[in-house]
Amino acid sequence: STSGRMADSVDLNTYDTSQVKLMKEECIEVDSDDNVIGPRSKLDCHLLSNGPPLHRAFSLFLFNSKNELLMQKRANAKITFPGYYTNTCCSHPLHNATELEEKESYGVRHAAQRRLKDELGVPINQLPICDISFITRIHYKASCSDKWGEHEIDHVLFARKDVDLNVNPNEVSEVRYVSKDGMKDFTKKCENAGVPLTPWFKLILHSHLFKWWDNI
Ligand code: DMA
Ligand code: MN
Repeated sequence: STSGRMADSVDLNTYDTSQVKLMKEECIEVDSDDNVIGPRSKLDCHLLSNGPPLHRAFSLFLFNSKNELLMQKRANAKITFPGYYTNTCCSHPLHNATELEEKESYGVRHAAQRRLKDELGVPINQLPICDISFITRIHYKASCSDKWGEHEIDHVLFARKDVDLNVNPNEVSEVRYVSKDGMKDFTKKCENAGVPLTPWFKLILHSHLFKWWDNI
């Protein structure tokens, strides 16, 4: 089978067991216009040897009432982009009826709420789906090693809410709020410390983030 062939190219036993289990998730393969092609495993979607196939993702930017952006450092257990600093929460809507729903971007907004709970422990009722806004979509491709990478249509989502955090250490090793004026300094400090930023965050940071930040 396709997944069998792909699994041969990488030894999953060398990775964190919780993260390996998540590689069975059914992501949504899409064409370059974001039309659904069908389900595709998270493993298939992130192996460079496999393309990787274009799939649907979201990037949530959560601000507090002081308009500071919540940033997270990805846990070392992550299989893709371990130890990278990035925006609040990123993941994939799953291939099920709820998260495939495209009306009012309901599916990706639901996925963001789900993963904000899983990664950062934010109670579902503290970020209702109606408080999450769709901004735009970005198509990008990037690798993080000779084996793993991303190829996504990334749905950018914004929310502004003060929330309680209970960080899941298997997903996230550090969090911090960064102000608009403090972002340049923050990225410089990361660079000096040898902590990379994810390519999708850099893309958004260097294109529209500050303009959007002025208009939260
Ligand atoms: C995938 O994020 C989505 C983007 C925009 C890169 P991820 O690797 O954090 O997904 P997950 O948290 O599901 O592993
Ligand atoms: Mn992905």
